[in-house]
Amino acid sequence: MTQVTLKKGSTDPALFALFAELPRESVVSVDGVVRRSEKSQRGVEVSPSAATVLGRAEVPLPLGVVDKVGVELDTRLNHRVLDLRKPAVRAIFELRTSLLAGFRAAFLHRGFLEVETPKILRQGAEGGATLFRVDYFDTPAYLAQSPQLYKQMLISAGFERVFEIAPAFRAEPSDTVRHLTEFTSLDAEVGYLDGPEELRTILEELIVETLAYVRHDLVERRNPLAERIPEASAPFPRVPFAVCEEWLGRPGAERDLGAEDEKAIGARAEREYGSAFYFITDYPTAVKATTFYAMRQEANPRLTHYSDLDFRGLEIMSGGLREHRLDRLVENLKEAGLSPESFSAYLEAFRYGMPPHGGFAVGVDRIVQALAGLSNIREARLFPRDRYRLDP
Ligand code: AMO
Repeated sequence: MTQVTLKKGSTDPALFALFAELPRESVVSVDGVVRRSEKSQRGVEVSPSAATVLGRAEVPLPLGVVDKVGVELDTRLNHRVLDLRKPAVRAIFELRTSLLAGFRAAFLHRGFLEVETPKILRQGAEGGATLFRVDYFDTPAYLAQSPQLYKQMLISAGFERVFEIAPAFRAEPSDTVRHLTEFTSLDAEVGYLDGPEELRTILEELIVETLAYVRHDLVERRNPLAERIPEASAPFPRVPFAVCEEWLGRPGAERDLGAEDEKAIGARAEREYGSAFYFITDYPTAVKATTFYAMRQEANPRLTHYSDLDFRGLEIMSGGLREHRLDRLVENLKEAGLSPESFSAYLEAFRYGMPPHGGFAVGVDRIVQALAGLSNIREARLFPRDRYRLDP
């Protein structure tokens, strides 16, 4: 966007009349003289000698682009194309671009292969309640909730280190500020892990490197969100789930954490460790009951080798070591009430040599939400999908 300056007296009166009646947000091509200008945002302005209207905007606009009045998020999302024209909204998507570029570069440095796994599946991995069913010719199929099964299968294929940035679909019936029905999942899987610490170290180093890239890139783009990107340094604090429960005043309850619990833990972690990022480690098996692929701790099977990574009270990642021993995996499936027969393709990958491995998934929209300081995750996506929104 460049500023065009018209001056009564010096600008051609016909041009003056054209601009005077042209509705806001129309698109015009302008010929003229470009001058330095301290007053304009770009540092230049154009004194026009000719102009052609390329796209005339209708009046009235359903949503003001330059007005400073507050508008409900729903109205903004209904007219998202106009909303996205606002510099402050565009800034979020520059941050998003830079975050994805930063992550991709950090994975590639570490020898990860980028993969794309199918999104139309016969089986889900994250529990039946949030599966979207589709008609796949004459058989039912489901939209992928996660690339979980495939990223693990690729470890058995000898790929060793893989990552994927792709949509994940969850039939989330709840209407919250941190859930979408379509979100971008950044998944990674690593073979031959020595233990859960090795995985956490990979993740925290990836995040530190990515955030440094994002900050630098946003400064270059003169994006005001640059100041919001925290200086993260590894290692991030590790807080066992059991300690979080003590903080919450319900020791040993083994109940999953709700949004309010996560906020309280975030505030406490910031006070105790001065860190915006922290791992919540050693998730109880009871809390991860549906996560059949999570490895349980040998010394204490009530606990898994699973962690979440939170940022200021918002869960942004979940992951850990996987069960790579076929017999135990089959046991876990049965315990979760699932039939091993329907997971035969997945299980086959464990039959012919599967090394110990682990991985994680980062919610890209959640990180963008947290970094940009957005109260609602919907603002982190161009055209969000939720329980009630299929348009635009
Ligand atoms: P999980 O189900 O915890 O783990 O999802 C991983 C991360 O994805 C984000 N996320 C969401 N973001 C927006 N809307 C949603 N409805 C939504 N659901 C999840 C969160 C979350 O931390 N297969 C495992 C990962 C693994 O073990 O590798 C999984 O999908 O940021």
